[in-house]
Formats: sequence, C-alpha cells, structure tokens
Amino acid sequence: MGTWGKRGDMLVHEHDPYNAEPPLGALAGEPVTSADTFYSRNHGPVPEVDPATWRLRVDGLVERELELTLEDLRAGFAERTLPATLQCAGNRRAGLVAVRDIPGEDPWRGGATSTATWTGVALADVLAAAGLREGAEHVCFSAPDVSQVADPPQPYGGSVPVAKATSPEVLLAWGMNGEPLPRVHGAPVRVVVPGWIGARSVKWLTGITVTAEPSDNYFQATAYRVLPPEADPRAAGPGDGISLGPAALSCELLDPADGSPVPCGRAVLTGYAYAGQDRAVARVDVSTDGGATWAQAEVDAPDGPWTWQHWRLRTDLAPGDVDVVARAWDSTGALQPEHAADLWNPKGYGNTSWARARLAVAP
Ligand code: MTE
Ligand code: MO
Repeated sequence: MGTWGKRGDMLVHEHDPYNAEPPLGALAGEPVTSADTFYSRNHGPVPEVDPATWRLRVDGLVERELELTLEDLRAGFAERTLPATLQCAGNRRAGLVAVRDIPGEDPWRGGATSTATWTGVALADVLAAAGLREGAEHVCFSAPDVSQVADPPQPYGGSVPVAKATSPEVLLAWGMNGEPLPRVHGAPVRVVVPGWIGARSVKWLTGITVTAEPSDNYFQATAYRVLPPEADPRAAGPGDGISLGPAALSCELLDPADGSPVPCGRAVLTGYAYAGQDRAVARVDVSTDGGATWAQAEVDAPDGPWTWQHWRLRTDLAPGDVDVVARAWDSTGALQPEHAADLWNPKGYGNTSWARARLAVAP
C-alpha cells in the first residue's frame, strides 16, 4: 500500500504536498472510484483536524452568524447522499506540456478525475438557516491548510456564486463511499461542488463567508485562471485571465493504456467522458485510424446528473501501430476541441482536447 491509504501503484507527482493520480486502467469499468484509488490534489501539507473540536463558522452577509459542531450539522439538517465526479482543472496537463513546456511538478495525466458517493448536508440548507442578506452574491470557503506556492504563503480557499451554492447538489460532506471522509480528502468536512472544477470543493472546511464579490483567496483570484498564451504567469495578479468554474466537456481512454502492447483481433476500448455542470455526455466517437474514420461508442447512462459516463467500443484491431482517438459531444451539441495546441495556456488548465493513444498491436 502507498501513503495516505492509497494503492501502491498510484502515480505520485509530488510527495509533499501529496499529489497523486491512479493509473488510468484502475478507473476503467468502475463508475464509482474506491477511496484508495481516488486522485488527490493538495496545495499544502494535509492538516489533521480534530472532529471533536472542529467548528464551522458561517458569517458575512447573513441574518444570523452560525458556529456549528459536527453534531449540529448531523442533527440539524437533512442528510443527503449523491454520486459526483471531481475533476482537477489541471487534469491532462501533460498534453499541454507536450505542446509547450509549463514549469512545475510532473504534470497530471487523465487520472485527476474520480467519482465518489458523498454524504453530508446541503450547503443550501445551512445557508437557509443563516439567512442570506441583500447583496449576497458569492459564498466563500476557507480552510486551514497553507500553500508555499507564493510568497507569502497562501491559505487555501475559493468561492462559488450564490446560485450554485444554493443548488441542492452542493454538499458539506463527511462521508465518501459510505465510509467516513478520509483525512487526505478533507476530514472531517469538505465542500463538494458537483459539476465544477475540483478546486472549488474545498477540503477541511472551517469557514463559510457570504460576500458581494468572489473570494479574494489566492486560489480563486490568481490561480485556477486561464491566461492568454503570451502572458507571463509570474506577473499575473488577482483578476487576470478567465476564472474557472463549471467543468468543461472532456474524455479519456482508460484501457488499453497508451503505448501498451495489445493482441490483434477482438478488443474492447474503454474510457470516461465527463460533461460538467448540468450537461450530459450525448455521444462518444472513437477512431482506430488516427481520426480518418469514426465509430460510435456505447455510452453508459450517468449515475445521476453529476457524474462522468463510461464508454466502450468493441472493435477488431489489425497488427501494427494503432492510433486511437476519442471525442465526446454533450447534450448542448458541443464537441470537444481537437487540438491541445489551441487550448495551451501558461498555467496549464483545461486540456479538454480529444483523447489520443497509440497501441502496439501484436501480429
Ligand atoms: N481544499 C483544500 N483545503 N486544499 C487544497 O489543496 N485542493 C483542491 C480541492 N480542495 C485543495 C482543496 C483541488 S485543486 C482539487 S482538484 C480537489 O480538492 C481534489 O480533491 P481530492 O484531493 O479529494 O481528490
Ligand atoms: Mo485541482
């Protein structure tokens, strides 16, 4: 077994802070990702929060400030359970680095995407108990972990607009796949913002502040923004670039893995597609000749409105190098962008280009 209760074959990009994704094959055929396989993205050391002394403060533009214990949350609000996919905005950054280098730790492949069944209470219910005052536009989340990413070091936080925060799917979660939320995933309580970039699902939540403006936290105001290609990311300040919120349509081939040897003849190619926010995956096209011709994959129904969808294509593979390409369409009729080069940005977010892999098919 690896660190933090993870499987031994996690691809660990960084040990401290801990950043790891599962090998893609471990996600194949599994609509729900087990906790030992679920990717983990941390900007600072993983804090240890005592659930007995943990308090959640709710303040800002509210009628009543609240200070809630774990017991207050459990006893005072209706428990809700729902499956939701989390995807890091840096998922598949490796595909952008291949176009042009992006300084930083070893880049994410397509495994910074996982799905769990989360249990907790609706943030909407807690906000209703506090009562929103006029002018309430954003809900900011704070956490105790501090990142060394900038000078001075920056605490982690972020925000979502009130319209999303008061949607019933946004949870304050203490359970993951029917077990207590593991420490590395934010125990005792984390936010889960289904359909939005993983960065907004703040772990080790300690504060909720209702404001007129988005959070001024570094990870909302400066990081997780798409800068134009010519920008110098070190010179970028608060408010520069496009703020990321709802997740964009993406897909990945999970099995067989890129570069792997495969016997010729009957084969099943499998992967995931994820549409983000309230969209669904409507179609997945797969090519085994580099995009010259396409076949439609069988696409599973989502496990509720907030999850990825797995797909498979049964095909025959001839000996030689086979270039697999996969592309997803969503329920608005939008198709993923073809080239990573068109999406390249200095901080390496949002590589939602077509999935590509080369298989070595044996004679
Ligand atoms: N919350 C805190 N407090 N600190 C963090 O570093 N990382 C965010 C988010 N919440 C982070 C956080 C990012 S960028 C992502 S993608 C998700 O948590 C990852 O959640 P996971 O580690 O449970 O997979
Ligand atoms: Mo992330």
